[in-house]
Amino acid sequence: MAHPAWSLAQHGFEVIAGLVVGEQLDELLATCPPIDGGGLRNAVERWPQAKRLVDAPSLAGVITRRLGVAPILTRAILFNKSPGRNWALGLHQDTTIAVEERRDVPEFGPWSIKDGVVHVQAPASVLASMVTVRLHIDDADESNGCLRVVPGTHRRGLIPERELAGMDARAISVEAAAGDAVVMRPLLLHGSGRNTSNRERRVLHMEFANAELPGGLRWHREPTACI
Ligand SMILES: O=C(O)CCC(=O)C(=O)O
Repeated sequence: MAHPAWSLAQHGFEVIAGLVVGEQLDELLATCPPIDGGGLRNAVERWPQAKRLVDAPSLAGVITRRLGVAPILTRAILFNKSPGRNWALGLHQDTTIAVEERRDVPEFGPWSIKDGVVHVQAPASVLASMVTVRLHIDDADESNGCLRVVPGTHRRGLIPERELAGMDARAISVEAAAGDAVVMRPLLLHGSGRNTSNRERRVLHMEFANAELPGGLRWHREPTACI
C-alpha cells in the first residue's frame, strides 16, 4: 500500500508499505548475505532469494507502473549500516550509472570502475527517467540511519555543490519497516545519518531504467528473468 503523504511525481519519492511480507520477508531475513564493507554490489546475482523476488511479477508490476514500460534492472546494492559499519552520508543526488563498457558520448563522464563494472556520470535527462527501489530488510528510523530527503528536489536537475549546504534544514526523515519499499528518483537530494542504535539497517537498493541509452551506450544489466 502506498503511503498517502508522498508522491513520486510531486515529491520525488513514496513509501510502499508491505511490498514484501510473510514468508517471503522471513526468507530474505534468513538468507541475507554478510556484507564486508558498507555495501554488497551485484546483490541480485549474489543473493538467490532476492533474485527470486525481483523475478516475481508483483515487484515487476510496481516498477512497471511507475516507469511506464518494462524496466531494466541496472544496479542492485545491498547496503548495511550496522553499529560496527557505520557512516553518515551528506545530502547528494545519485548521478552515476552502471554500463556494459566505456563509449565516449557527449554529456557522459567522468568514468570509473566499481567492483569490475564500468560506471559513468550521466546527464540529468537520463537520471530523471530512472527509478530507485529501496527494499527495507530491517526497520529503519532516525536511530539507525534511515534515509533523509529534501522533497521535490528531483525536479531541479543537477544541483550545484555550492547549493547543497543550505538544503539540510529542509530534509525530512523517511522511516520504513522491514518489507516496505521507498521508491525514489535518483535526482532527489538524499543522505542518511549514523546508526546510533544496536540494530542493523539493511536495504536492498535497486536502480531501474526505462529506455536504452544514447550513442550506443548499453546499460549494465543485473541478471533477472522478467524485468
Ligand atoms: O543507504 C543509505 O544510507 C544511503 C545510500 C545512498 O545515499 C546512495 O545510495 O546514494
